[in-house]
Amino acid sequence: MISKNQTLGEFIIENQASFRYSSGELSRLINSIRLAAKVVNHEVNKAGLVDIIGNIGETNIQGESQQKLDVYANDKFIQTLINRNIICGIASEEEDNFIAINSQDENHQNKYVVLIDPLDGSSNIDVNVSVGTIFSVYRRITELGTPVTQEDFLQKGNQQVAAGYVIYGTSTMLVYTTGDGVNGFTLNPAIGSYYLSHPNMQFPEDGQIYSVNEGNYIHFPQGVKNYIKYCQKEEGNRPYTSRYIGSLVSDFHRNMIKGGIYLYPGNSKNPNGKLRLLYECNPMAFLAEQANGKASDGFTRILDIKPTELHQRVPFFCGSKNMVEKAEEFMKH
Ligand code: P6P
Repeated sequence: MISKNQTLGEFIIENQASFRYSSGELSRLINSIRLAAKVVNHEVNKAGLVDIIGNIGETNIQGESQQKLDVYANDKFIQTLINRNIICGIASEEEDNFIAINSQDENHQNKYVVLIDPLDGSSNIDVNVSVGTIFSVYRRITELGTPVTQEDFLQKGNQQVAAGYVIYGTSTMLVYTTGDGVNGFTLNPAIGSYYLSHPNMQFPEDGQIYSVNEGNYIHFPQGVKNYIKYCQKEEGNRPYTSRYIGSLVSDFHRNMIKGGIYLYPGNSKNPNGKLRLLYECNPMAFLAEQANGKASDGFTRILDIKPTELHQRVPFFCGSKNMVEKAEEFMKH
């Protein structure tokens, strides 16, 4: 049962029974993400005031310079998830390898693993553009009572039991699914509570916004070039509008509300593109499909791709169903 403006806590309790694994652990997991998001939000919102902007002089496994807030958000989410003793393992975009949780889960009885991009779009922090946290939850597939292995983190996206994002924008929102639709909660910072502001979010089947970094145009596959020219052609309800924030969570969120497509194609420099299958594409694809949208690598459904390594990248086409299918048509020729 969904009633607008109920708090996130009320929503979780009321809908726990509808979740087929409803043992309460997943609810506690979502609650711990809710808490960590509030803490990170507090720091993100004052980033300009204190010395937590700017690189710490290190780079992560992606070869990207780590901003202090990246590291802060990573540490805060990992610490919160471990302390609540709910999960048996974590993999983070900011960490070279997965973390098997032995300290709190010494008997390895917890059954969920979490994959997280703690602060996506962090290069936008020092120019005050919105950023986000992306998370994904799976049930472990290795034997209870044993430490998690890499196999638990390399599951297909269609095995996710929950996924969502926090967007630290003009307002802070938590948007997530447990496989029964997508709901958006807005944080009231004055009292630290999230309220159901966007029940049952759905991608319009069509849209007029395309989001792609056209600076890479000359390196795109011909199918992507042809699709972009299609978007720009004066015909019917086109030309579309080009909107690209450079923060996946923000572009995805706007496109889900207004209708649109986000593309991060492979190119001649990086055949698999830039986005990470485990930490960005799988959770956003689960959300997209739960919101009547679509997500593929231009040919194959994202959620059906079998991961082979923790930090692998895939091309990403995601958004309004009819727009993604039109882009896929161009990719076939
Ligand atoms: P580019 C941020 O680093 C990110 O992973 C996404 O959030 C964003 O959409 C994309 O990369 C931006 O990449 O190459 O266009 O700057």
